[in-house]
Amino acid sequence: METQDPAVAEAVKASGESTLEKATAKAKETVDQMLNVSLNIAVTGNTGSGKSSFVNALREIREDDERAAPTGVTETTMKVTMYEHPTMPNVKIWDLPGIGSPNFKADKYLKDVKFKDYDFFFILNSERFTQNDIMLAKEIRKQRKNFYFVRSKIDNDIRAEERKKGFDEQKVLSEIRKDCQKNLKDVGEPKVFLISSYDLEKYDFEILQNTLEEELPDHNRSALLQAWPVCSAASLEKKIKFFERMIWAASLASAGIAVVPVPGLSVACDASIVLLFLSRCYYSFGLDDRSLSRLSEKVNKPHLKYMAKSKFVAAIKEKAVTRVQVSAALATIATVEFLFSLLPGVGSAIAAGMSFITTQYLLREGLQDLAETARNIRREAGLNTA
Ligand SMILES: Nc1nc2c(ncn2[C@@H]2O[C@H](COP(=O)(O)OP(=O)(O)OP(=O)(O)O)[C@@H](O)[C@H]2O)c(=O)[nH]1
Ligand SMILES: [Mg+2]
Repeated sequence: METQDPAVAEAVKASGESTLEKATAKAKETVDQMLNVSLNIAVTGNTGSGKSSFVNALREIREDDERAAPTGVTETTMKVTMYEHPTMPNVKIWDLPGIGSPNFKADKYLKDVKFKDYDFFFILNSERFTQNDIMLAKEIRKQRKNFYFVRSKIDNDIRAEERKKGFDEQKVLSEIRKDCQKNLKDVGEPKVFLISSYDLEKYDFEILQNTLEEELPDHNRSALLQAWPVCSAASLEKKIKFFERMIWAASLASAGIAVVPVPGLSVACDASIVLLFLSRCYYSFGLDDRSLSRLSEKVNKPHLKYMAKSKFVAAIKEKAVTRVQVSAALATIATVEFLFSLLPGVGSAIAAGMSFITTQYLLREGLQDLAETARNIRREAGLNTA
């Protein structure tokens, strides 16, 4: 097929392929992977180390939410429990009981945990890491999986030290880090990430994200970028860039200019790609009601809840979908026509044709609108901005 349209030619170039047919096939594959990629994260560590709280933090779910992992001061996690990410069902976080808990003896534990099922492990401890943690790390390494040591409840340590004279937060953190690392000599002094599940904007949560991004394979990285909580201005910008990099693929895949059936792909409906793409941006940037009310409570600014008011946010809010399986039914042409009608200069008549250029325009404008809203909300919340 000849490509006269310079915008189409540009998208073909972005795909790295030589023809429109090949580029479209690659676009469909790329979008399918982006929407369906799965990620299995294991969270383990001693009893009471803060595993379940960390699972909730990663899912941005409050402890009083009915979907939350139960937390508490007595032993609460007795068996392996899976928690779905609230907006990306293919991202699963597994709450594993600690190796040292009386209910789980080490030898049995190592037999029961199917290491292969998980993409990587977080090993949590709220004190020094123990022999059990080290044994676990060695076992994980044997299975050629990555593990990350997380020293949890750092806010508690800081609060306790704050009362002392000459308190210096960086110094305290560096001492804790050194102490943990000294403890982990047997596994080669790996990095230890200091974290408070109650405040992901602080301490090492962002560094943990960066480290994971560097070390994970491409497909896991894509899931991580979408699912990881926004924990800083930089982490929001990274998400925005990620979606920007995907626009060529989403436009080519959804515009349907070269219909090349790709066997086995679950994303089939053009309209559903547009809606799913923008829904992903919406959830990933934290613009949904649940995220906004959490944020507004955290910074004690009730009006934040009502800030996500742009036309796109309002439109997506009504139509947002999280599951690929149900999207085809929900993403009717009418929905997408409605989204197109939000664009200046694009009537629903043009939308019905869904040319490549209008689809790309819709995705770009939609993404920019959602991104700008998310930046404004951070600014208004008094959080750091880019
Ligand atoms: N201050 C503070 N407290 C935390 C943090 N994480 C967990 N906690 C508290 O520590 C206690 C234990 O947390 P859980 O998340 O239930 O720990 P767990 O590892 O899942 O415990 P088990 O399931 O019993 O093994 C709870 O009272 C939590 O509220 C944190 O980052 N900061
Ligand atoms: Mg627990």
